[in-house]
Amino acid sequence: MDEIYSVRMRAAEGGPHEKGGFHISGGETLVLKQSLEEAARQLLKKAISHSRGEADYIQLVVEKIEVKKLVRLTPLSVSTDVVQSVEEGRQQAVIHLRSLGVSESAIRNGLELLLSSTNLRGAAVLSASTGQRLDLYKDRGIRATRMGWDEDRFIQWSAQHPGLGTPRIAEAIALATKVAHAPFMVAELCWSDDPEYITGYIASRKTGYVRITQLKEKGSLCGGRIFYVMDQVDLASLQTYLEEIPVWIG
Ligand code: WAQ
Ligand code: MG
Repeated sequence: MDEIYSVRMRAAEGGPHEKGGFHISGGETLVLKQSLEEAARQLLKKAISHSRGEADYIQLVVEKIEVKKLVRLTPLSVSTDVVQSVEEGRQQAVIHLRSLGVSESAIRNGLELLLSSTNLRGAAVLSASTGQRLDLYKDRGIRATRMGWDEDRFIQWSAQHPGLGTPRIAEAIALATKVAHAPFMVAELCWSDDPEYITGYIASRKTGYVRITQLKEKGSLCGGRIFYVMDQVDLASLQTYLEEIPVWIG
């Protein structure tokens, strides 16, 4: 295989995140060398034309990946729950999470966390049984990085999934596929922190990637990701997997 690079971006307004800046946007991908410039351009574009505000701090990091360390995963299967209201959407999310064994208090804590977070740039890790937050990163959360689609496979996949071939959905499926394969992962719950985007999802290896067409009110800045894990999880290994193991989706 050709040379592969990880490209990641984070953008904030009012200075860098770690100096109190407001999170605008982030993004990450893995690409072949031939697509590196284009990927960096796309991420920069995402940072400077964003509905959450005007970034004045943008960090773009490019790193070469060791191809022999690549893990190949097939994308989670996709389904869509079409709902008529945010209440119905959240109820659907509850039903799916319950079926995966996430406890009532963990479900409630996850929903409350996403509802009250307007400045979370990664994911909060929650115990699927107690609902307790396990990571200590507050607003930073844990960011899954180093995952990306095989470009040819994505073109094929988009043709088979009409209407789902957008960059936002592509990124979310790559992320959810990597996350779902983490050891001791039970489920992921997500909706965007972008005010205009109200479709979210729950994902797991069992259910696949289940889109829910309304999980928040239009105009709201709340959103984020919850990774529900079993209590046997070793947080340090989970973090290493999520941040460092390169995953090629195809
Ligand atoms: N790792 C962990 N958490 C992340 C990451 C990451 N790489 N990227 C984003 N997050 C968290 C962070 O808290 C963001 O604020 C939040 O997720 C939302 O990110 O129609 O657009 O990029 O199928 O705004 C899902 C539905 C869209 C797509 C999700 O998220 C569909 C979306 P956003
Ligand atoms: Mg966002």
